[in-house]
Amino acid sequence: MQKMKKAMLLAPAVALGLTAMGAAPAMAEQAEQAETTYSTTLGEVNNSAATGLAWVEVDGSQATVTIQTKGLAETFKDAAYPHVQHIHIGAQGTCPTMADDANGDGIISTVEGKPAYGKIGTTLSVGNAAKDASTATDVTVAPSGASYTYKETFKLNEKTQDALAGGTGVVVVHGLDPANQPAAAAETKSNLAPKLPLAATAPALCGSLEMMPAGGADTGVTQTEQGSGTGNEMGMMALGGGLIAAAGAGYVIRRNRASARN
Ligand SMILES: [Cu+2]
Repeated sequence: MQKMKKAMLLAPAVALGLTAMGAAPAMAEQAEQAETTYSTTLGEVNNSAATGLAWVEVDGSQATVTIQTKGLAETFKDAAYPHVQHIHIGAQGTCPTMADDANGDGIISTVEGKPAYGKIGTTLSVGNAAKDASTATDVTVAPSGASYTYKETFKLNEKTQDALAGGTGVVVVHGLDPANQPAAAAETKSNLAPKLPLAATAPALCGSLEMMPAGGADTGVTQTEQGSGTGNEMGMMALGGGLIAAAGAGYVIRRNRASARN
């Protein structure tokens, strides 16, 4: 049932994308006014024990991306640990599992994750830094620290817009604490940034972006479904609960690890 609903919502967006070149002005206007929100719960990759949430609100070509993280690697060389983060696109739209550890070193590298989440469509850099692949591994424009809230509004490139509409957008946050990883994480250099250890660029959090149920003013649903809340509100509540549960799980894992070391 939910799947059908999603398919029905996706259909117009895909149709608009395909006909954009020759779109009538009225259709183009409609597309610009339609605001679509994609969201995901970020799950740990490489036993990072981190948790997070991501939202991408798309309004025409503008996107506001919000990412909340907890429990990521905190420091790197006595400074706040930079976590490069991207919207990956154009593959299966999924997150990798240990089955994707092609060389069997115990770590899913960024490259090994590519068959699942695809190439970089957008770099979620801070401030006015470029949001394309040119800043993909630029740690100086990445958010940093164990837990952060990232929120930026910028022009979303067309390939990422298309990927979101087509269901292949995946948020990936990179950067592992080598202390939690097999030896190869610290001993091997990253194949993306050769000056950095493998752990610095390997994925730590991942989530497939899903279109949230349409609701609110655009559809008029609120007028006919008073009291039951809009789809967006319900979705946000579900996500909020998910974060609290996920964060709690993270703390338990870390506490267990700490006590295991004692
Ligand atoms: Cu990435």
